[in-house]
Amino acid sequence: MATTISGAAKQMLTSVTDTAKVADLQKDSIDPNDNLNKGLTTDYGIYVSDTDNWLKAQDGSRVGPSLLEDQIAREKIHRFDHERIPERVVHARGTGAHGYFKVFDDRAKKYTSAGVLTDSSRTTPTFVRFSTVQGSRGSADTVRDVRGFATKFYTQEGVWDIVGNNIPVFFIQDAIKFPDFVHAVKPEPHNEVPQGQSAHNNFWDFVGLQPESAHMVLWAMSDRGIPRSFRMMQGFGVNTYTLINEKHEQFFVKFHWIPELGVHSFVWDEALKVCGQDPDFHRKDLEEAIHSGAYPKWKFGIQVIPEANEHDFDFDILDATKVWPEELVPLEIIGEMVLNKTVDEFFPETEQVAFCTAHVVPGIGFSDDPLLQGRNFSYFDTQITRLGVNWQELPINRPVCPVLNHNRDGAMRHKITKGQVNYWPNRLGVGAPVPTSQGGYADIATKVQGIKQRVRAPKFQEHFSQAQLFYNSLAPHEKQHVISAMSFELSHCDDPIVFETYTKLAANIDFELAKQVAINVGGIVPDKPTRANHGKATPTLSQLYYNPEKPTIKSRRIAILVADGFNLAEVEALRAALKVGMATTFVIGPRRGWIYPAGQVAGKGTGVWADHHYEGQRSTLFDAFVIPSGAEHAQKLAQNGRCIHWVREAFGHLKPIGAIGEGVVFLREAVQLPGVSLTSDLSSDSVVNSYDVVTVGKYDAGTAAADTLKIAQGE
Ligand code: HDD
Repeated sequence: MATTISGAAKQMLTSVTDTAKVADLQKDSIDPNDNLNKGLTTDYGIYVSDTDNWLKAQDGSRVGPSLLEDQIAREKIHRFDHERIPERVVHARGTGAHGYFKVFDDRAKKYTSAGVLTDSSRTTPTFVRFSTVQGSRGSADTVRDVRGFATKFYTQEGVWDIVGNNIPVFFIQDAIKFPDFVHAVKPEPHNEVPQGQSAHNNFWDFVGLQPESAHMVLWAMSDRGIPRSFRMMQGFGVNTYTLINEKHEQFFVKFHWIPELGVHSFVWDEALKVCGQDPDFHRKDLEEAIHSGAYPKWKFGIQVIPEANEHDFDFDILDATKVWPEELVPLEIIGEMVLNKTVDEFFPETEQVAFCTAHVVPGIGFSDDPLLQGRNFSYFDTQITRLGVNWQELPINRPVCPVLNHNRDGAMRHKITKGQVNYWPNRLGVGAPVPTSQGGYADIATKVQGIKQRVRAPKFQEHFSQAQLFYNSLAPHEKQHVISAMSFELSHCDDPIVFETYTKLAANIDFELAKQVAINVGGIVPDKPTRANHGKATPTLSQLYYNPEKPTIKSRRIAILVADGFNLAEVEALRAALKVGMATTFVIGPRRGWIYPAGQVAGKGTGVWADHHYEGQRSTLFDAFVIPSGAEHAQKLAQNGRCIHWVREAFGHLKPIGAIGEGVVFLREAVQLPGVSLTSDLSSDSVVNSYDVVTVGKYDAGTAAADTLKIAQGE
């Protein structure tokens, strides 16, 4: 029975705006600040007069047993006892934020009818959860790992989820292997070790026996595996989806996120140390940026292959271990996403958000990518364990458009659907299917035929040419980082069969790589390549390709290192200049509190307030730093071993270092940094490299500040 969406429902659909989502969430959120009832209540709404003492029997000075009758105490304890839900079976550690998505124009109309991708008048609310894969919910942020990049679009036609990663390919081709992959990478079954690491026998044993993972392993061992920030990494849908236009023509598509700030990483020594110094580094970095107004932004791109061209490539476009090189399939930038609101409460939003690759809206569909096909089953299934069958009614998961169907009941059901029918067809026409012409989801009629068997397509059998393409495309220092990372990882594998197998497999990718790693870890040193390297490279696979033309210090963490007796005018000017650049500036001193400039007696007047002392926040937590002038201050720094190490560590982590006047003397004499040259002209090329110590002669603070800006921007 055909029916049309009622005028009211249509009105509802078009009236959904970007505030709908927040309003929807707010309906369920309580803000103690503006909540009329300031008093503490039980879950069933009665005011509580005393939450500090269990009800007891008192007889004079003798207080007897706590009474089971105390419904208030019992509620408080039993709620506490049941606070934890199962963490995600992978991607347990995550951080989320709200934002919005807009397309620039309707250029994607030729591919898709999806309003979210073609209607530039819309502002679609989004929620993104970034995550690591291997570690538990409480593990550290800056481990070496793939990063999840899952985006929920609350569109007028329903929820659309792109459940992606910061790496464009994956370890396996067929979803059936995912439990094996996860078991291999997660802590080992006999001792629950390691946490937040892939450096162990089982992971490398598995990938050494699964050549299809070779390409992805290289990406994970590259600098992509230790991102400086969620805000400075790409995102990829990875799988091959389809786009369907108004004429019901179908196109294959891959989705991309490109960060405005460029793609930046830690160096390994830094990532290791930040794990211990600030396990929540990425989580705080995202919050700090949003709260400071430096909203992270990504361009949204699509790569599209018409159905007729599916077999035009030497790889199978449905194989998730392969990229679509941009010179073969151009990337079309069609929109952008901004994250501009942190969550109000972690558990109901970030912990309970649930993504599904099967959540697509009209105009977007699925290819026969075997990894995607399996994912489409798994995400629905796994949410039931974590959240129960009505997880899509939780505020964070709820669509912002009308929902009406005959799914009913199940634990924790929120929705109340009036009327006498909960089935279709029915005499009242309630909940009738919506024809595709009226916005109902169109399943594209596709011919399916063949022999039923467990098999992979012929082109799925090739595993090294794109691994070589990726490795060849890296800059020399990026290649060195892959060798170091693989050497670190395999040195943590104590079973010779594991590292011998892997160093042999690596000889299919690159002879030098295999040789270096084998020597470092005691593997089998190859005397010749197992497979000739085709030598092809493509610039878009190196992360350097994404560094913005004009580097920015926006939201970068920049420290000013001082001791008593520093030059106050310089520090004031530096802070003003860095603020102009929207950097996040911190003063680091011998103590948290007032640090007194040259000419001021301690305790008299004000100097500058140090946010942390030298031990509290080390240079690993900053992107760059500056040392102002001041004879007494430089001398005090020189007498402090922690300061000397503070600076040396930053130098070793390739960070821009600025110094003025006596600050230069401190660097050259106390810290004895190589390459410290007195450069008055900052434009000279000797100061451009970020790992050169940038030193400046004595000149006025304003110029110093402006030049520091140039330093930090790597100009
Ligand atoms: Fe997955 C979570 C990304 C393969 C099954 N996956 C999960 C998350 C991300 C990804 C970002 C966290 C979502 C969140 O923040 O809540 N997964 C990927 C990517 C893959 C991939 C980019 C390869 C292209 N995943 C994959 C396969 C399967 C799963 C092949 C199963 C066959 N993934 C799951 C899951 C998870 C999950 C078990 C665990 C928690 C959850 O779903 O909500 O269903």
